[in-house]
Amino acid sequence: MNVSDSQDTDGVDFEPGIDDADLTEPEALDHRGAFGEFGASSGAFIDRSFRERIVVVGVDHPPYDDELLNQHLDEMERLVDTAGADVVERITQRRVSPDAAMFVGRGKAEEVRLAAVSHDCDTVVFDAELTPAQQFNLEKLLGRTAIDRTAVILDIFAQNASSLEGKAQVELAQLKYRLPRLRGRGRAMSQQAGGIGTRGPGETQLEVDRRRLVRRIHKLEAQLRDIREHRDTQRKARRRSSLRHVVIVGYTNAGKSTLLNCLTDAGVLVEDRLFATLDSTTRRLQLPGGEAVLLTDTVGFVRKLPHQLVEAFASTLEVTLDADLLVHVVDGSSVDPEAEIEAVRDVLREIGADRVPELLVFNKADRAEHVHQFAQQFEGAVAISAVTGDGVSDALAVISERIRSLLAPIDLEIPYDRGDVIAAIHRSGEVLAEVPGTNSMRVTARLEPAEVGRFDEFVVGGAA
Ligand SMILES: Nc1nc2c(ncn2[C@@H]2O[C@H](COP(=O)(O)OP(=O)(O)OP(=O)(O)O)[C@@H](O)[C@H]2O)c(=O)[nH]1
Ligand SMILES: [Mg+2]
Repeated sequence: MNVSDSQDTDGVDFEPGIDDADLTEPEALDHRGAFGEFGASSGAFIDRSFRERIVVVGVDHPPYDDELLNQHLDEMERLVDTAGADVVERITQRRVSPDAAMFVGRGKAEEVRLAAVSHDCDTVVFDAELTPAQQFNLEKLLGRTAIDRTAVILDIFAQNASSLEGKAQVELAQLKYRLPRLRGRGRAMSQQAGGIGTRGPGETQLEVDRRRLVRRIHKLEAQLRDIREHRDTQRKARRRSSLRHVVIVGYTNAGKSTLLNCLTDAGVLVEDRLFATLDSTTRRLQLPGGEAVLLTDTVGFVRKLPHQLVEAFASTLEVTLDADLLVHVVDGSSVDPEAEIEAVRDVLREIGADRVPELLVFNKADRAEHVHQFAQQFEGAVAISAVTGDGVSDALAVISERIRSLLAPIDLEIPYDRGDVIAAIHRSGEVLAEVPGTNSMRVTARLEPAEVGRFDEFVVGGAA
């Protein structure tokens, strides 16, 4: 693989911030392009009827860090591979800030074009978020599809979605991505036919496309609202069951589904590819301390998860907001586990789940010796291998302990003639100690907040 890296010195750029109205349709493109006709059969950006050849472009902004850039491009390559295509060349550039018109400088864009031609590649992927104008200009210059990180991730999600809700969420995210990128088709015709104040057929078509797309967005949103109402009913039922809820979160491919399977025989799909899980699965888990909890496996996160997806997956991600404890699974054998932890925490912050208590679980300890050592640097973290089962019982004990500590113990004085109350406390909470007094029994117990009120008259204080 060729890796070229150069400082941008050309300084010749397309006019920055080109107005939409100035953009004309790319002419005689052999390739579909991200601005291709709305409603392409699969909705995918990368064609999967064959393995596309792809040139990947990464830009390093100050403070420059080649190693980090390469790590990001390695990840981009995995994403492209998961999306069903092959990377044939990487091109990198250092730039103080992205070029407004083409993201990279004009000279670099020309280099990308030559590379694309020499490899006869189908698509160029930029490891960044491109604006619609940048993307349009690039496609025009390159003469082939130019897409960004978001489009690749959307493609993978689309490929992996299986449930009705998952599919609707992904399609909604795709349409929201496409909406600002719609272009009038047949604009040339409209110019031929047009006079001042007339609306050419090209523009009409654009309006029609836009309306169709907006209508479809509304329909999907309504459909998702219905699914969500149903989910709310389920959630209420779950709350009534008063079981604590533990939710597994983590970077994609960290081993979340493997852990759920290892703990509950859930039989969830485990695959060595990114975003294998899009739908959450919940199972009951009996903890060693005696109590049972609900355990949910969720969609994986990734660095710079497209906001359209976070938005569209809001209802799926809501389970993390409701959780009593997040089990944050980290691939301890990955190149940079800390960056992955941060990426996951970024998404948790975005959805407001950063207040939920978190337990860090460093997985894949069987693959790298340093995983145990690494875990020790994080307070309360554990190291496991979800494949061999090593350390899993310790992790369970910690989960159990963390769940128990969610309920602060309280002290109660129960007269001896109220054996019914003592029995009720045993039924509704966890009794930590019973100390007999002269006229009453002193009971230290952990009770659900909703249960405490029932025993108000016997409460003598919070236990130390
Ligand atoms: N060596 C090793 N491999 C593991 C371990 N846990 C998971 N894997 C492998 O890692 C890959 C991803 O595992 P999954 O359980 O699908 O990961 P996930 O976090 O659910 O991934 P997504 O659903 O794609 O976000 C699979 O190939 C697993 O077999 C482990 O402890 N050790
Ligand atoms: Mg999974």
